Amino acid sequence: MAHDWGYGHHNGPSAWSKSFPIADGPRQSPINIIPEQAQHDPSLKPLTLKYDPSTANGILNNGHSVQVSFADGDNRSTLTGGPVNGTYRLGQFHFHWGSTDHHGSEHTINGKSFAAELHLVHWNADKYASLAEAAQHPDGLAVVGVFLQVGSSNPHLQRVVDAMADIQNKGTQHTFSNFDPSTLLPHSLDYWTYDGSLTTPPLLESVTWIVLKEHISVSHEQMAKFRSLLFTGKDQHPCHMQNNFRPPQPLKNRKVRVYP
Ligand code: U7Z
Ligand code: ZN
Repeated sequence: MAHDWGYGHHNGPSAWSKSFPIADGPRQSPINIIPEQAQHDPSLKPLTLKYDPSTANGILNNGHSVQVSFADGDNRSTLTGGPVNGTYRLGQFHFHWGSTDHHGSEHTINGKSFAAELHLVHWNADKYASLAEAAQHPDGLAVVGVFLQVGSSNPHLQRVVDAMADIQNKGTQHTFSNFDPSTLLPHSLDYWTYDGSLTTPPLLESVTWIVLKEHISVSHEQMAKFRSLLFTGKDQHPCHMQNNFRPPQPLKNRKVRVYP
């Protein structure tokens, strides 16, 4: 790509392989999940997510998504259990969404899309020193994906939605403290899991994906505020941030497992 990657005609997912040849690799994400083909595995454990609200430290429009970041040091927001060994630390969460309420998720279930998808990004703190280092190793990251379905307003999302007014342009950020990401989780932590990749460049094949079966709600009005964000910086022609998702990639030689 002559210019930076994005989600447009010339720099979107179908162009990424020119700069990031791993885009055609063996364990790319997202995928379409076919529940009937997922394998029950008695070795899978329940997922344990323990989040410390005081570790939230900011909200950022990075030009690709809206991201809430967490202290990089020894934060006590962790993922254990599920399909992974050891302790993974929360680094950030962000979202992907569409241009209408009917599509926008990255993973799909039997070909069905949701309005948006939340990604809670954790990195293997037992083996690596940072998210950036962990992202380069096959056991580096564990990302929890949660589907957002349009329906009733979600009060737990409202602080994120309200903060969007302050970070409309690419490269803008705002303080965002004392936020508990566990409030964004559904009641059940039952999941599908498979070995995959970052869904954005550099598309590194370092993610154990944990996709929750139960979705959370978001209102039409809340989704409209996601779409009010801009891909563009203050000095650029405004372009609304929407359809910032990668479509499903080939499953290739992989199995999806299911818990329980
Ligand atoms: Cl950008 C980069 C290049 C080489 C090595 C490391 C990095 C790096 O710093 N990161 C990898 C991508 C950190 C920034 N990245 C992410 O935060 C990230 C995490 C998750 C996802 S997703 O698959 O959940 N959508 C995307 C990007
Ligand atoms: Zn993501």
